[in-house]
Amino acid sequence: MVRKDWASQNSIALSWQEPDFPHGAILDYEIKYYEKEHEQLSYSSTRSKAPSVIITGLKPATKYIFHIRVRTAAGYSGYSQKFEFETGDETSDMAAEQGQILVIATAAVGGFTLLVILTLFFLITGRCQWYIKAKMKSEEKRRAHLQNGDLRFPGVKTYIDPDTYEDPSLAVHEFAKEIDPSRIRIERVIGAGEFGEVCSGRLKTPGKREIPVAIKTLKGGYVDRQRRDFLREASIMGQFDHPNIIRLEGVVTKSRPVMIVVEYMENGSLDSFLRKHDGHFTVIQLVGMLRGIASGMKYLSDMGYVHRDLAARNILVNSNLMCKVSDFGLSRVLEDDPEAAYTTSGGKIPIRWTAPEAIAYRKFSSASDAWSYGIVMWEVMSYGERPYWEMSNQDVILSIEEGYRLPAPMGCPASLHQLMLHCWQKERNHRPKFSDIVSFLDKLIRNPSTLHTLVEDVLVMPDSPGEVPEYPLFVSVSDWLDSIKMGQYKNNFMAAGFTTLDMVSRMSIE
Ligand code: ACK
Repeated sequence: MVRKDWASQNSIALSWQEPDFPHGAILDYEIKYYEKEHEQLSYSSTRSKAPSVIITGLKPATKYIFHIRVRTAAGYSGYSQKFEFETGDETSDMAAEQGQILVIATAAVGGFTLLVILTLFFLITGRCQWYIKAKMKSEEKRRAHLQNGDLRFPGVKTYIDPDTYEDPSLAVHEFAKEIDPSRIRIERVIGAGEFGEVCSGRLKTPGKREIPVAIKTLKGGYVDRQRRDFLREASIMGQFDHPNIIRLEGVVTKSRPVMIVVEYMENGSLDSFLRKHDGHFTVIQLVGMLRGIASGMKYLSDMGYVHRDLAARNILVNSNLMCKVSDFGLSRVLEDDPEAAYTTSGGKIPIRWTAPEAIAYRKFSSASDAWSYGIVMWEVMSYGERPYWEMSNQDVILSIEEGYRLPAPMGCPASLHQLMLHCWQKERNHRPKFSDIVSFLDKLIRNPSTLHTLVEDVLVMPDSPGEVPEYPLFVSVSDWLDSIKMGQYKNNFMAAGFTTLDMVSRMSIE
């Protein structure tokens, strides 16, 4: 039974009773909610360790539907029935505030005794809600600022690992629509996946025009585990809704072959696309692609999803050169990736794309995804060159450990190589967040002249002192160091006499 404790214009506080017989200790509760009017469009979810929550960021005077489920070590329970509650309007907030003023005035006039009596009266009649509400409002504000609290990102969904479902087939039906196969027209085979063929085709939706789709099929003769692994990708993809994440249209699970239907990306995988069009794009076009990938990754990291296999081969490109992150499936992705190799710590890892801490002790995080993002930047700027060329995996690991980093590809703007180096910092907390990467790339796109200084130009400077390359994005050395999260080196730069950007740009390798 879920109760509404109070509601303001933008928030609702709920509480509920703990279940009588949970299957094991309760880890937390997941609260899923959406506007009643827009049930089909999107929903949000949040978690709480206690049997209560304050949900913020809601619209005033709007009906919301809530369901709650409990997570124990055994996995998730089913969702509770739906509960409908409405946020308050202006008058409800005013009434609450007027209530406060009235009580304070009465207390002042009547003195302490009256206050005690009133307090008792209010407590007994349960009408102290104005006080609780005011207190919870300030608590709510405090928590809204705490990004890692129960209300991490009001309005942004949190990723739910389908493996935490007792029955993973429940997960797929929760996150993916079942498509009637008669709506799908398969046209041709476009590739081979680990589980079966990948085809292109059309999807008809009643009342809408046909859309081009890619259809991944599960080949016959599969065992249960393969079916589950195949559908895991749909359970993950179905939770995302972002222009730079490949969109799931739905699944076919009730007839054979089992299929996953996704949006069609005319130009296929980014690595082969770039190799096919070597040297064809402007730097701004390449930066636009990188910006799209960073934006998709920002969305994933905000949702708490770690990709683990970010590489150009796992990015798809459409006819407008829009790049979208694809290939979801956690460890299974790595099993399927031909680049993944077994490591001494066990498990398969695509060494060249992976951060050292993830290779050494499987510490995967959004920061290790940022390392991989730096490698994707390098792949893009070199038109699909293989990172570290023909070096062996072992040599790559050793060289990185010794401090070696990929040099800038030919024709690469210095600012982009700086960003790559920034993503490849050994200390993972020093790497940029995806939000930093997006805003850095946005700045470059808005000031294209910042892309004119190539790494080659910076290095040949001592021989050509005539023209001074600059980093016009930054006004001072310390501004520049802060922007690449290397502010801790300000003193070293100053002590070494590099007090202006001009001097930094004249720095030679020696
Ligand atoms: O490089 P490609 O042409 O792009 O070859 C691979 C192949 O299927 C096997 O994965 C292509 N592919 C995968 N998903 C899609 C999609 N959504 N749209 C278009 N092509 C796709 C991929």
